[in-house]
Amino acid sequence: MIFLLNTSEFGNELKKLGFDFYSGVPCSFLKSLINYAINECNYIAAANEGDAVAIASGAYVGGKKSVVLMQNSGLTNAVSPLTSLTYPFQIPVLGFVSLRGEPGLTDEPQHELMGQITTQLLDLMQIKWEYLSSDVNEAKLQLETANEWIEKERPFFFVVKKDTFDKVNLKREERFVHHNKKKIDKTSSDEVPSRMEALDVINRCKDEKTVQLATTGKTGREMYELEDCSNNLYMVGSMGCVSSLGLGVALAREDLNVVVIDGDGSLLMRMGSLATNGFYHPANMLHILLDNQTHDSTGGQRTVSHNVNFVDIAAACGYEKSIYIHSLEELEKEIQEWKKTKALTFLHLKIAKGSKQNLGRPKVTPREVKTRLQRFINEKG
Ligand SMILES: Cc1ncc(C[n+]2csc(CCOP(=O)(O)OP(=O)(O)O)c2C)c(N)n1
Repeated sequence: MIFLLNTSEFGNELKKLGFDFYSGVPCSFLKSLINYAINECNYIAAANEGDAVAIASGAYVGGKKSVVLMQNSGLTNAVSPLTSLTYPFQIPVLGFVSLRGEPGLTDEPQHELMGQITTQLLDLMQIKWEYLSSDVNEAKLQLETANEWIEKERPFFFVVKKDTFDKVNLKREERFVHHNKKKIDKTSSDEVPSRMEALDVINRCKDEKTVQLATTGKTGREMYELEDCSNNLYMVGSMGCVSSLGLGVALAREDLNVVVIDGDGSLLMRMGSLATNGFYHPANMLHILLDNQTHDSTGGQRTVSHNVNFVDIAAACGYEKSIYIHSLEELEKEIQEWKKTKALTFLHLKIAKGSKQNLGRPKVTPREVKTRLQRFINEKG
């Protein structure tokens, strides 16, 4: 006879410890815990597991204790943020990863290798983990241990074998509404300012409730050089994750003005995040794309953004407003407009390639950046 873990009792225990924000991508082994999270907590359905880690990280920075759920095949999708976001910034997420392809059990061929290396991969990433017990009392003790790691700002993962959770059905039906109300396409020639000029406009528009998240590479470095302040986060790694991080912060703290500054290479890398952002459509998030049509930070190699109509895509993904920006003046006008009227907004600005000579790098460590941003956010609470 198989004894299954009482999912609701376990989920309530998680909730008692403060874990009530979830993000993930489904796996049948985790179905019941996901259903519990959808029924009883806040569950954000990510487009991929890496985005889920970034969303959960944002929620953590915004003051939530957060959980990520994924199949082990998706752990590979999450390697970039688990090694270059949660590790350097010391963002503790609690993870549940299924063990498809468990050695000794019959499973599909695509899970065979991952089943053998899941725990080794966690070890390699220096993530503390345990197999989740299906005995509820043992599992509760395990949760206490996990919570101690989280409190020490270290991630902790449970590896979940087949037939661990008992059945939970979905209670709530999601409502599907398309939110795009305004789309403005390119209508005239572009001013094509430098990235620094664009960042300067963005930075001058900030107020006491603004959090600024800058994408990987020179965007963050220029932002730092422009003005290093506690409401900024320079996303040194985890390329493509900046708007997912922003989504997490924006959902966790609806009173903040969350400004996400993206690059075309970064956005293309994880474009599925636009769909997630549009679906959850936090009104307090502004997503600005500075598009130089290159991977400028790594030597100016062309990206494939030339044919891409980002304004159309963001609108189609459900951003309430999606606007092509031709000049710095328009940029400032639309930022002010967003602050006044609040609605998930996407702004696409073409910028010039290149940056200033001898551009520095943040001297403040990622962990310090995170800690002071958390303090900034807490003080606004
Ligand atoms: C997953 C991953 N792949 C590659 C890199 C190397 N990298 C850092 S910044 C960057 C270019 C980013 O391009 P874009 O977002 O267009 O910004 P830009 O450099 O043009 O400002 C690359 C390829 C990385 N940090 N992470």
